[in-house]
Amino acid sequence: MSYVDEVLERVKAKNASEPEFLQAVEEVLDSLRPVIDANEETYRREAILERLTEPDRQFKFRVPWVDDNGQVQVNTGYRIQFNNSIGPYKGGLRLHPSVNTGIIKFLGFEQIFKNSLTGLPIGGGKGGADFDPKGKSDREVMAFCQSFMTELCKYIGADVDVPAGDIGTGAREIGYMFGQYKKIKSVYEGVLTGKGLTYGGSLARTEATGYGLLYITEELMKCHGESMEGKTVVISGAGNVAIYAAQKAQQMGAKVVTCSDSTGWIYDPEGIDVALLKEVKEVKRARLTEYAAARPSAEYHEGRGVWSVKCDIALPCATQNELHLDDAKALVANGCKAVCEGANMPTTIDATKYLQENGVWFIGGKAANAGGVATSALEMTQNSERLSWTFEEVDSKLQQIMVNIYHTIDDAAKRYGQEGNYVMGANIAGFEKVANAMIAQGVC
Ligand code: NDP
Ligand code: 2IT
Repeated sequence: MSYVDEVLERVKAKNASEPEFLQAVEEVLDSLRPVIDANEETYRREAILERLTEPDRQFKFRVPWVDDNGQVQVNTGYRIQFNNSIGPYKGGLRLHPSVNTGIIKFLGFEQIFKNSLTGLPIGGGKGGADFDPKGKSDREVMAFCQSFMTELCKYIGADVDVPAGDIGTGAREIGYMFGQYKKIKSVYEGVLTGKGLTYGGSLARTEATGYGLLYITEELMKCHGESMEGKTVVISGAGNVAIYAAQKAQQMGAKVVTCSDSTGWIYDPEGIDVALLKEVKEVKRARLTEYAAARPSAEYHEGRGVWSVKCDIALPCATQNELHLDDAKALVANGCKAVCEGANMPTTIDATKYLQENGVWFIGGKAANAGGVATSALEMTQNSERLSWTFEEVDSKLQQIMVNIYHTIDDAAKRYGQEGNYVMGANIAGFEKVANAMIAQGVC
């Protein structure tokens, strides 16, 4: 049996109750076959794949907090430090009721390769809790965040592990967590990214994931003799990534006609009104029905459906496994040219294969959404030098990083005779740097 198959079997047997983690591992290991096969003896002797699929360490802890009725609530917190061969652990904190060990492990595993692709010195980690910020008062969110950080602060640090935002964790949550870290440790350091601008945050970090997604999408189009101008774009999600993806797509001359949240979706043939979407989601923290109520051109539909809308480009920006085989078929039938993932693992493996086999240019999340964590690394740099760069400076670095990522993954795919397979290119390029560093640093 090949080394890849051997490790895949072992990982499946060991993590049988973690389907998302298994999906992420299968996708990566499967596409690494050409590299592994070419160096099988070394990688097998070094147990590179076993070491890569086993986190350095995992923390799971109780998070007690008091709600507005005086009732004590208990959540489960997680931080998984996956791999620090090329830099301190780096990755977001997800606050969502669905969070469990398998979800944090899939996200932490993907973060290793994504962070490597940025070209910046950051390792892979992820964390979060099964806490639902929806419908909670600011005081309740603060109570949760303080309790969460009371435990988390034991394991993180500016040169150790630097968490950031993800689903359910935005500037408000990062602010409360930063305050608690500072209070307990008495250290003012860049231990979190995505901070507010008055206390060490970076300009353009809020926009970075969505903007970065469009910078790489634009480069993809350009390299195929196309542009964003006049293209119809469908986007899922209505959170941080989706909002700034829509904004940048429109700045590039495209028309974004959909967005969605966990209850329904919007079709707006005149183009999503980003200012209104920001007001509904960022300020009021309300449902998309409020967007539809304020916008005569918009239709609101319950459930899912954005992938059924005719488009040139599809950008899934909500959550994992939100674009299925049937959706991929609908996109292909409607003439969609490109799918680039703003979310982490939003496309199922069979849907990805279908899109690739039917000539759709597909860039996976490890490359396409790397602009967020890359800009987090730029925030760390600014914190280290105790300076703040202008918006334009950060944004132009982000743009350069995304263009570089496109060419890195394109070249890696070509090197292995798989031109246009950006999934394989991303996994290979991300892997090579980490594997080299691991081997150079010995068995640890
Ligand atoms: P937000 O919490 O800001 O927004 C998430 C959006 O997705 C919301 O509209 C939410 O709807 C929707 N959503 C979440 N879960 C589900 C679900 N189970 N079913 C349907 N819709 C859902 O998160 P982000 O925008 O930050 O993150 C979106 C994706 O991008 C995630 O996969 C995240 O891991 C990834 N990502 C984020 C980065 C960042 O910098 N923030 C960087 C790189 C990747 P509702 O409001 O109803 O819950
Ligand atoms: O998935 C991701 O890359 C993020 N949620 C951002 C991580 C970060 O450290 O900025």
